[in-house]
Formats: sequence, C-alpha cells, structure tokens
Amino acid sequence: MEKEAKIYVAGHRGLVGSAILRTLQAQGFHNVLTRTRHELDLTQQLAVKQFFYEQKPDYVFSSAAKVGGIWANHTQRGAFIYENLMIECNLVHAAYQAGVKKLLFLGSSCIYPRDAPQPLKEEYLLSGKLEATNEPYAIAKIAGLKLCESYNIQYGTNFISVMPCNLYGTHDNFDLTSSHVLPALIRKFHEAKLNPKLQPVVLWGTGTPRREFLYVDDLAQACVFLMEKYNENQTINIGMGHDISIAELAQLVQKIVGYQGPVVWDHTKPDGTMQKLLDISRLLALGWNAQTTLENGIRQTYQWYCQNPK
Ligand code: GFB
Repeated sequence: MEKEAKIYVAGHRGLVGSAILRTLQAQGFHNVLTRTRHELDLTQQLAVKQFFYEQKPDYVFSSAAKVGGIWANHTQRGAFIYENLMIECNLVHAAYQAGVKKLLFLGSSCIYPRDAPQPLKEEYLLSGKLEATNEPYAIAKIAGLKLCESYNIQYGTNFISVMPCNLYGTHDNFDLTSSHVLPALIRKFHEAKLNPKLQPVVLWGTGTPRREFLYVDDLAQACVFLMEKYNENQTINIGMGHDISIAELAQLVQKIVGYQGPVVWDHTKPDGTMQKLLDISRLLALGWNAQTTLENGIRQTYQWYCQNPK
C-alpha cells in the first residue's frame, strides 16, 4: 500500500476497526477514510454504493460487523445473521463495482466445524457441523469469505479473507450480556473488588473450554501486513498459536485485577465450542508473529477500562 493510498476502514469505532485505524496512522498512512454508523449505514445497499462511487477508496478493511459473546450470539440469532450478511454483501459488491484494488475481509475462528481436529487448519472449513450457539454468525462469516473467493474467481478482484482467534483489547464492549469473556471477566472482578455486595463473582459454563486470545493491536498489525503481502484466494488464520482454559483465564484476570473473593460457575450458561485453537503455520511462514503476551495485553486492557469506566 502506498502511504498516500485512500484506505477505507469500515467499523472504525469497534474493537478491530479502531485498532486497524491506530496501526495505519502509526505507520504513516495519512489518507484514511472513516464513516460512523450514523453517517453511513452499511446494511443499506444504495447508501454503500453511493459512498464507494463518490469516495473511490483504493483499499478496504472490512472490519464492520455485528459481533458479541456466546450469549448474544445464542439469543440474537436473527440479528447476527441478517446484519452480517447485509454488511458483507454491500461492502464486497460495492468494492467490486467501484474498482477497489484490494479488500480484506475479517472472519472468525467459529467458522470451523465444532468437532474438527486441533489445531484448526484453513482447509478444515466446511468439513463438518458448526457450533450451535453461534451458527447464524458463522454462516454469515462463511458467506462473506465465499463472496470474496467467488468474486476473485469470476471478476478477478483481489479480496482476501483472514480468520482471527478470539480477540480482546482496548475499546472492547464491556456490557455483561453481550460481551465476550475477557471484557466480562475484567468488569465482573473489578466491580466485585470495589463492591463486596457483588460477590461471589458468577462466571458462565464449566470453565473447561479452551480459547486462544490475541491482543487486538497485534491483530491489526497482522491485517496491515497481510494487506501488503498476501494475495491468495484461500483464507489465512491469525492467532497466537496457543490457548488457555476459561478457568485458567479467570485466575489470570483475577490476579491482574486484584480480586480475592469467591467465584462460582453458572452451569446453566453454555460452554460453546470446547476448543478452537488455530493452526497459524501459514502466517508464521510469511514472517509474522504476535508481540503481546496474554498477561501484558490484559494489563493494558484493564488499565484502559479503569480510565474509561462504563
Ligand atoms: O467469549 P465468549 O462469549 O465466546 O465465551 P465464544 C467464551 C467462553 O467463556 C464460554 C465462558 O465457554 C463462556 O461460557 N464464560 C465464562 C463467559 N464466563 C463468561 C462471562 O461472564 N461472559 C462471557 N461472554 N463468557 C463467541 C462466538 O464464542 O466468540 C462468536 O459466539 C465469535 O461467534 C466469538 O466467534 C469470537 O468464544 O464461546
């Protein structure tokens, strides 16, 4: 990417989009285009088409999506599949029509079959049944990936797709009903430390599932790196290469936050997939690896949370 290239970051206020924006600015890209949801509703085809025709971006980071943790995915199934399909269709088609040089589409490790062998290789896609709690979201993300792949084959576009593991970091959603596990743990332990009436801290499921967590600034650097270096029509995994159980994660967050009270597990809440560890050999072979350890990333996120209380 040329430093003066016009780069559109969709979803620049979200966890991923805001990190991509920070990374691009830090690397000297000075022609970055953003629109708030109020200014451009990405579920509206005509508005998206008009925006692309007027602005003619050279590169697009498709980091806008309806996202959430296990409970939001499980309970808002219609909204997750509808909004994500609409956003992807509108962005990919408008990018094709407006002659965008390259687009990067962001998927998620939940697109892989729930019982696939671990670690998850890119070629395991569509080889088995999906995890039930997030099937609508995963179907939408698989459709987005296939949109990119199909447009490349039929129209000769250069639309790549990347599959990150579970992400966390600053600017995350800390709402306890819709967030992912890491912001939920930070908030629950922090509030219970300040207010003993909120003890014991109640966590969901059994604590046995394992997750792979990548700090979002590392993910953003990988996305910019792949936008510059990767041109294949096959998705590529982005992760740390190792995972941790939710119970171990809870102990780590507890230590960082300094909560010493009791914890109980609510077994009526779902565990979700037992493991979704990504095989990142293809990414490593390209010369990229993550810089932020889980402990350092959680410390930075906790510090940000304390400075930006909800
Ligand atoms: O991060 P999380 O919501 O999403 O949950 P998934 C991960 C694990 O943490 C599950 C447990 O086993 C949860 O039961 N957990 C324990 C908690 N306590 C809590 C809590 O207080 N809040 C939350 N949220 N979880 C989502 C998918 O799956 O992850 C999406 O639904 C997407 O499709 C995304 O792929 C990255 O990793 O289970």
